[in-house]
Amino acid sequence: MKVVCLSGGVGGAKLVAGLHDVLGAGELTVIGNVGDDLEVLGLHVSPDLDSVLYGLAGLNDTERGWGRAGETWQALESARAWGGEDWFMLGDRDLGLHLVRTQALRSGERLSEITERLVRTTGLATRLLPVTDDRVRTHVVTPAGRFAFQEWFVARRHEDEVDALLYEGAEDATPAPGVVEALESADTIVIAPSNPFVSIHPILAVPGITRAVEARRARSVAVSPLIGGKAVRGPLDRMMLRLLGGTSPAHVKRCYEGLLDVLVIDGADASATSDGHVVVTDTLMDDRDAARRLARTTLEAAMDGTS
Ligand code: FO1
Repeated sequence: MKVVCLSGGVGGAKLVAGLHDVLGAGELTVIGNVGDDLEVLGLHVSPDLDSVLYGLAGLNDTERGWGRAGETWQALESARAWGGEDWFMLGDRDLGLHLVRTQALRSGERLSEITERLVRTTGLATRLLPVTDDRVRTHVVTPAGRFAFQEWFVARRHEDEVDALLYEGAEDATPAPGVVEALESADTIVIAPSNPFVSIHPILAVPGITRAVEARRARSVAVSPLIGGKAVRGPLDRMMLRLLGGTSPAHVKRCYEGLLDVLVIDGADASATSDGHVVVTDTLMDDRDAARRLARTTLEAAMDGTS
C-alpha cells in the first residue's frame, strides 16, 4: 500500500511515526511544511521537517514537543553572552543538523535532496519530502500588524489574534521532485492532525498540490487536530473560532473542502457531529503505542470510508 501523509510539526510528527511503524518498508511518503522555516544565527532551520525526522528516528523530545531529547544549550548560552540572537532556542544537538543542512544549501544542494540524505542517514525506509525546494514563508496578519510566522509564534508567544494568513512565495513555488508523483500514485492520502492554517494550508498553497489531492484516485482521510474542540497544544482553537466561527468537526472539514473522504475525530467531539463521514476514536497520542493505534484506525477509516 502506498500512503502519502501531509504533515506539519509536533502533532503531525507523532502520527507520522505511528504510520511508519504500522506500514511496510517504503510504503510511506511524508510531504512536509516549509512555511515556518527560518534563518537563525545564519543557519537555515526547518522546524516541521525536523520534528518529523526526529520523531521517526526516536530522537525527539516528547515533553517539549520540538527539538531533540537529552538536549543541552551551551552554544545558545555562548551566543547570548556574545550578544547573539537567542529568542529561537537551538539546542546543541539540534544545531548539528542545522550546520549540515545550511552548508549543503550553500553549496547548491536542494532542500529535498538534503532531507532525503538526512533520512537515509538514519536508516529509515520512509520518504520525507519538503513540499517545495522554493522559499515559502507563512506570515500572520494580526490586529498588532503582520508578522513572520516564528516571530508571532515564538517571540510573541502566539498571543495576538489572527485575522488572516499569507503564504509568501507559495504561488510561484514548484513542488519538489517526487511530490506530485507520490500524490498521484498514492492509495491513501492522510492529512495529519496538524494546524490546518499554519501547517497544512501552506503545503496546499503550492500550485499543483491541491489539484493533485482533488484529482486523487486515493482515499483521503484527515485526523482532526482538536479534542473536545480544543487544541492539544498551540493556538488552533482560538484561530478557528476567529477565522471560522467554531471548533466542531464540521469546522475542521471546512478547512479541507473537496479534499476529504473521511475525518477521524476524538470521542470527545462525537456529540458535536451527526455527519456520516466521520470515524470516532481516541486521537490523543501520548506515546508511540497510541500513535500506532491511531495510525491503524486512520488507515482503516480511509479504506472503509465511513464508520
Ligand atoms: N518553539 C518555541 O515555542 N520556542 C522555541 O524557542 C523553539 C525553538 C525551536 C527550535 C527548533 C525547532 O525545530 C523547533 C523549535 N520550536 C520552538 C518549535 C517551532 O517553532 C514550532 O513548533 C513549529 O514551527 C510549529 O509548527
